[in-house]
Amino acid sequence: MRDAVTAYVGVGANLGDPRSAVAAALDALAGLPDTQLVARSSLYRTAPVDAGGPDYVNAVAALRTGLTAPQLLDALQALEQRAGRQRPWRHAPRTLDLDLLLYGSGRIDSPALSVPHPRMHERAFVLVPLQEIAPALVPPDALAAVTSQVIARLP
Ligand code: PH2
Ligand code: MG
Ligand code: MG
Repeated sequence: MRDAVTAYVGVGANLGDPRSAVAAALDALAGLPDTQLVARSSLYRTAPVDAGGPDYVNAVAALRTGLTAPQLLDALQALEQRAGRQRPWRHAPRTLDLDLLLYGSGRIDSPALSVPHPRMHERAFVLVPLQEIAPALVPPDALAAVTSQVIARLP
C-alpha cells in the first residue's frame, strides 16, 4: 500500500437496529479497497447531542488507507446509502452515519469535506471512543469539557 494514511472514522446510528448497524459498519470498513481496519473502539450508547430522537450507538474506527480523502468520503457515503440512510433534515435520526474525523495530519476545508471534523472536540460520543483507541489524539481538557454528555460503554 503506497502512501498509506491513518484515518479515523466516527460511526453512529439511532434508527432501526443501531447496535447491529454499527457493528456491521465496522466490518464493512475493514472491507474497503486498499484499506485495513487497524483498531475499533467499543460500542457506546449515547444521548443525542444537538438532535432529537432515540439514543445513538457510537464507535470510532482507525483505518490505514491508500484511498485519498475524497475517495474515502465517497466510500463512506456509499456505505451509508447501502444501510438505507435518508436525509430528511439536518441531524435527523439515521440508520448509519460515517464521519471522517481525521485523515492523517491533513487539513481539508472544501464544501464537501472538513477535516479535522469541526465539532469532534465538543462531542463525548467522538472523544470517548477515540480516546480508547488513540489516547494521544484526545486532549485531556477537551475530554474534561464534555463530561456532562451521557455516554455508556456497551458490554
Ligand atoms: N450525530 C449527530 C448529532 N448528534 N448525537 C450522538 N449522541 N451521536 C451522534 O452520532 C450524533 C449526535 C450528527 O451527525
Ligand atoms: Mg455525524
Ligand atoms: Mg455524517
